[in-house]
Amino acid sequence: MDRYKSVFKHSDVTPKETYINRRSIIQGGIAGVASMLSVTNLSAATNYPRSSYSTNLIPNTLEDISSYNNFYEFGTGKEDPSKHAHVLTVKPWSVKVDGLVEKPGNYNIEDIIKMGVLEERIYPFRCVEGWSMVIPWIGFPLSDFIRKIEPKSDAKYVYFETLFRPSEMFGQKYNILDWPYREGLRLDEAMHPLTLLATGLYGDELPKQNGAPLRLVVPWKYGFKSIKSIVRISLTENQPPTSWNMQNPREYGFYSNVNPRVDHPRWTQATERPIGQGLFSKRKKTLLFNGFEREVSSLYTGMDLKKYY
Ligand SMILES: Nc1nc2c(c(=O)[nH]1)N[C@H]1C(S)=C(S)[C@@H](COP(=O)(O)O)O[C@H]1N2
Ligand SMILES: [Mo]
Repeated sequence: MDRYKSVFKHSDVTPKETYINRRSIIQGGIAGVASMLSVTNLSAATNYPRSSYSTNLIPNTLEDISSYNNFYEFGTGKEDPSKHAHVLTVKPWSVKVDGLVEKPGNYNIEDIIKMGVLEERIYPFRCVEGWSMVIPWIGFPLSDFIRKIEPKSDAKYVYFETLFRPSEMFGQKYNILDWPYREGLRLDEAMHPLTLLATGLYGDELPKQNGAPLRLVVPWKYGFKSIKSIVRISLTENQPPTSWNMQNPREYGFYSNVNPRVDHPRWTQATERPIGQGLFSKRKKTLLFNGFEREVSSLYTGMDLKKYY
């Protein structure tokens, strides 16, 4: 599938201006101008080199990406996070690193951002509920971070936690999930060059509703693996507990690789509904590993993907 593997030259990097123009053309009028202003008000927008791991799909608008979200800490409705996440304090921010590493400690976000070279990665994003988007992330490979904290030889998994702060995250006052939100990857999945620690999108900081200031992006897995607003990263020997698997193990497995042949009990995974193409947009076929089969299938050689869903 060459769809997701076009190699870009440095000169192909789409300037920020183009994004803004495209968005304001789509939205038009006052709304377009308003969102242009809100973008320019964030910290100085920069152009990042576009990674060769980017797809050549056209990204969704910033409007779509930042107003149709799952972030249950801020409510379960798709528009709740965009309404409520602004109260989250993201400065100062630090990540506790512990478990099977040589360099445990509390790392400031400013230091974490220097552990890799920020670049743009345009990735398709597939939620297990059946919708999809294309998102121009800013970030660097998680592997850069993991090498810096020096895993011990018995480390086999990476475990992540989201902030637990019910005073700002009102959703944490309800027992929808066993808070904090938890996720995990096998170490080889975490070290895969496609796995991203994202710090931004569309050339700017992450909107809070998208998981500021630091989130995971695992483009061949369902969206819920891409944990937001991370405050803890641990290396473990045993497979760590993960929020959705704890909540409903029959519906959500540990692996959660995008797989059109293995349906969720309530939603087909064979097709998906691209967000932002109108109410009557056609569903499209979902690809194995969300289109990254060539890049990641060797991680699962010999595994029954129906059993390890
Ligand atoms: N902490 C936290 N991370 C989370 C979630 C959440 O509710 N809380 N939702 C997940 C789900 S189900 C999806 S589809 C994606 C949505 O990411 P987006 O809103 O940036 O598109 O975030 C994932 N990460
Ligand atoms: Mo999701």
